[in-house]
Amino acid sequence: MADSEGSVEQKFSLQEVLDTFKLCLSENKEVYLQHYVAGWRGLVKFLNSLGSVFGFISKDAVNKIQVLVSHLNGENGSQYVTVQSMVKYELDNELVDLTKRGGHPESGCRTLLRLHRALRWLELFLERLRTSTEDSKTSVMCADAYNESLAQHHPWVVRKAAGVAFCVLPGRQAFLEVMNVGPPEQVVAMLGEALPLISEVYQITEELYSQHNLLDLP
Ligand code: 1PZ
Repeated sequence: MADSEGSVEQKFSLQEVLDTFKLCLSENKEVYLQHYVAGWRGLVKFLNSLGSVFGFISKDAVNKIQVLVSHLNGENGSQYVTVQSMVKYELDNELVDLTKRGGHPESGCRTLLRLHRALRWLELFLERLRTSTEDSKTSVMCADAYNESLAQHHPWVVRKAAGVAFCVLPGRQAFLEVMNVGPPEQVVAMLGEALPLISEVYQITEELYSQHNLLDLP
């Protein structure tokens, strides 16, 4: 398992993101916020490398990452080590707006929920990419994944803007190249390894939020 030992610093690669998601789960299946956020940082870096059309998307993601980081680095940072401890701490101390926006617009719980929903999009999109053929269109895969997940939480104007951005995504081959993994077969293999991980992090968070009735936080 000492596969990455001794490796030199490389430019951005999807591998890096996946490694971060691997670190997300603790032994007893809690989600470390620090690594979750780092995973998103990598994804944003990737998104930015696709062009400025995606700026409005990465800007929102960056804002949310920053909110979580400021919780992590804040005076109650020790309560934010895992998503589980964050949920407990914020609920116990009434730090979450549960039904309408109010005094806690930047709770960790509502902020992470937005990224959590986007992680579902990522899972659906990468699965489509993994099983796609040479003539598949990234814009279609991306839009299908979006409509099945995140779109349900977005107002019309955001859905419209997202639709425009999808149209200028690079084609499948170029897209696989930007991932910096190697030839297409290698990307596909890596996606096969990565998806169960992303999916597990998603499922654990989903169950936690569902147990505490947090899936519709305003
Ligand atoms: C590879 C192509 C990338 C496509 C990304 C698909 C997601 C499109 C999402 C477009 C929404 C961006 C505008 C911001 C919307 C916000 O209103 C919402 C809700 O937050 P609130 O207003 O309640 O505070 N934000 C989100 O839903 C979070 C979106 C994060 C998207 C991150 C995508 C990262 C992609 C990684 C690419 C590999």
